[in-house]
Amino acid sequence: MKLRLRPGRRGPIIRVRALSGFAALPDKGGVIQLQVGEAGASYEVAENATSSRKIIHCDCDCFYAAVEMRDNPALVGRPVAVGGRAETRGVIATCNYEARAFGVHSAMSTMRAQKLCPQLVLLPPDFERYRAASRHILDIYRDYTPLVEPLSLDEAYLDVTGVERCKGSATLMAQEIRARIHTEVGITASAGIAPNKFIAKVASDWNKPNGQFVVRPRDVDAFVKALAVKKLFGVGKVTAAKLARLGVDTCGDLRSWALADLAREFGSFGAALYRLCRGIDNRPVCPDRIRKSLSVETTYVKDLPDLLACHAALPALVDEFSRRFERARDTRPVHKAVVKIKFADFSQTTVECVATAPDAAVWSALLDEGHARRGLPVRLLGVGVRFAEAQRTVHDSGQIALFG
Ligand code: TTP
Ligand code: MG
Ligand code: MG
Repeated sequence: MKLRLRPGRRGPIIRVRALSGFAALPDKGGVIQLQVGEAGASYEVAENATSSRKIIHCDCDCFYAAVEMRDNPALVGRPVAVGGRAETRGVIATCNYEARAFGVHSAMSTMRAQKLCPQLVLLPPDFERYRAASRHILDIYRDYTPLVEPLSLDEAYLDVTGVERCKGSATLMAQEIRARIHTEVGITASAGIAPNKFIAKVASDWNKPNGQFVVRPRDVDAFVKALAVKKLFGVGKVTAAKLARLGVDTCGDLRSWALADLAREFGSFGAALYRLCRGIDNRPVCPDRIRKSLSVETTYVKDLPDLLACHAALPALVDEFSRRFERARDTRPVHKAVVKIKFADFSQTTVECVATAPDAAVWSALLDEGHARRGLPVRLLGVGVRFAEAQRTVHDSGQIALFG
């Protein structure tokens, strides 16, 4: 049996007429469960409409390369990439759209990029200038709303619900913001405008570069239905390949899967897939997110068969972690070390212990402990740390510290 309740025009409120033997149990993911008392069976009803928020996702075009072209106009019109040199086995961080026409892209080895495009202008990254541009862009966003959630140096979500500028039109706000980034910072950005974060992020890619795309609430259903599943947040190459094997290419295909079947195939990610393919995403925009942890993880193309293979994979993860840890330059003390393991059957476990610094030996011991819990081949490994809670400041404790 399949039940679908359509929300009224005014919003996502679903009214369930009280019938004896039925109970409506809303859950925080936007899925309403109807429980049938006597039979004890339960049916899920998707809440079709997302909330009536207005979200803008803004993402700069070929960000590092754009800053380089701004600062050296002689580069404009030539294929330009930012990245490490081929001799040091470097990779491309990004490249401008002229270089993309040759097939060059982010994460490609520089050696390959130079084969594809021999006239490529290769520049080393200069993070200080990228950070300065990023700060300036964030100031522009905050001129419109305090609800700005940066995702990286070049992109952010803005919640402009109820903002009265531009006659309250998120579309016009996005246009104005992009024009200001162009004149004040000297680079271009693209934007997606939609009722939730997930759709806004997908939409910002639709008219790149230097464009924007609006998905109105009434168009969400059709937009998501036609969307390739590989565009869903969290669906990487491995999951996309698995879905393709199961005959699922679009979100429309995925909708015929019951929640229980998705949970069986994809573990805890199944519930997220169930909601995302229906365009449901109730995550709020969180300004000033304080990083509570830092971790890196890898999903392996072929499962790691045993503990020995997991230990052999550990140094690469530790290296990658060290690079990110340096870059993040977090000043808070480390509180815990964590290892995450996802087994071949998609079951997942995390093991942690108190630690004051990232330490390969500690992660190695945690790996032993976590692996022993299932002893299956491993599809994903992750290592990370949790940071100690920030010290309470005079401001938020209301007290003056007595000792230094
Ligand atoms: P992106 O926004 O993913 O890419 P982009 O801005 O270069 O290009 P697009 O027009 O498609 O948005 O990433 C932002 C910056 O992050 C990018 O300029 C360089 C850096 N980056 C890397 O260093 N490595 C990577 O693999 C990716 C994807 C990005
Ligand atoms: Mg970008
Ligand atoms: Mg980006």
